Amino acid sequence: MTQPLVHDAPLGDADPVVAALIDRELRRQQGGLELIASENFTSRAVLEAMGTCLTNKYAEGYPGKRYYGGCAVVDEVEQLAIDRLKQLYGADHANVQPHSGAQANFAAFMAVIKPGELLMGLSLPHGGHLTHGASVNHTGQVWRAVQYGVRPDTGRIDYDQVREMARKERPRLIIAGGSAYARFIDFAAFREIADEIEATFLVDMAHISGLVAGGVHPNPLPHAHVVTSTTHKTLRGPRGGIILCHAEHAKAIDKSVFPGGQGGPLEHVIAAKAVAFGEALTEDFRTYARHTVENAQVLAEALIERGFAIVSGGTDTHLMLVDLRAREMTGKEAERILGLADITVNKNTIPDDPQSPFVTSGIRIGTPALTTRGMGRPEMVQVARLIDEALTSPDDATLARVRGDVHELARKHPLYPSQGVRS
Ligand code: DSN
Repeated sequence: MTQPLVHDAPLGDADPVVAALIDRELRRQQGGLELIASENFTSRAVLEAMGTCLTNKYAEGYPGKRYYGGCAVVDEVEQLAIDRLKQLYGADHANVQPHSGAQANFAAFMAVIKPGELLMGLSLPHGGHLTHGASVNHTGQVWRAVQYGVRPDTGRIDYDQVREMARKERPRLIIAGGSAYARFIDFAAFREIADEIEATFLVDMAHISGLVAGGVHPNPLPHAHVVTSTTHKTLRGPRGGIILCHAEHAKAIDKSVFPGGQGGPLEHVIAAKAVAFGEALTEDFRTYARHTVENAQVLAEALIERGFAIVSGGTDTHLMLVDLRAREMTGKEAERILGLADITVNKNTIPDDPQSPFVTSGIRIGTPALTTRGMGRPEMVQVARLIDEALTSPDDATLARVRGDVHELARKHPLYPSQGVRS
């Protein structure tokens, strides 16, 4: 019996409904200004690697030790990803199988502390992450959690508070890293505190991993026992997770990812990770990382000049947290208004936010995606103006004018031009 033709037909013919939705999303990405700090645009090569027959292959296990036949090629794919990743960060050991950052964190925590033990992470409303022990997340339920914060006067981590809390609570795991923290983290200080109480020190570098790879952010590897990350933020790879560690933790980490927490790895995504790691090893990527941080600093300065308050007064990284309280506007409202002008940001709690997490008093802004499109200093100054104008006078006429400028800026910096441009 022959296969129905649809099996080998292009998506547009086989399922025009899904194809049209994907096309609409492509046009949205091409036409607007993407300022969500955790998003980026992968290369076409990364996209292509993901959309391949590797998705068909089961490969439970690790290269050379699989539970299925036919793994010779995916073994090479996964080993290449591992080797490139180890080279990128100078790591002894790398696991490229976690499906996401949350899965990477859960697997890493399970490898180093027992359920019921105490962990300590940066609190979510102070710029931490849900998976660092927030009560609504499994990490705050399987383990007991205490959370440190940032100083109200500086918006920066208070290392004295971290030390004091660590001495008092004696967590078995200390986590550094977050999703809305704009300043360098002193990894050496954290390690010293962890050593003092014989705790494991883990860095979740999801937000900054591309900056570390590009040499513009200190590398946590020399200090942390274990490092986790996503691959799709500043690192500009496919959506996914990774774990890096020193040799002493390698076996426990691998066992915790598989068979502990996951089944078959996503080899098509791992191939795309390999492509992204290859890209991140280039001089071009170092330039990209430098420009991403410079752009964030220019944008923060330009917003400050326009009267916006930035938590901690600026940024060392790719992101900034805008405190909107002086503007008497919530994060939710600002996100909505900017969305009407095709500028995409996310509402975000600021430290000690008087508003709920669904409303918030801030927005988080990041430059990884616009920098990928080749935007630089002049464009950042323009973006600050557009944000200011939209939020200051959110009437129909102003928003239409801002939207027009947004589209023009986007047209001048085309995204995936080989796929046609938004008309
Ligand atoms: N949701 C991601 C972010 O936006 O930072 C973190 O997981």
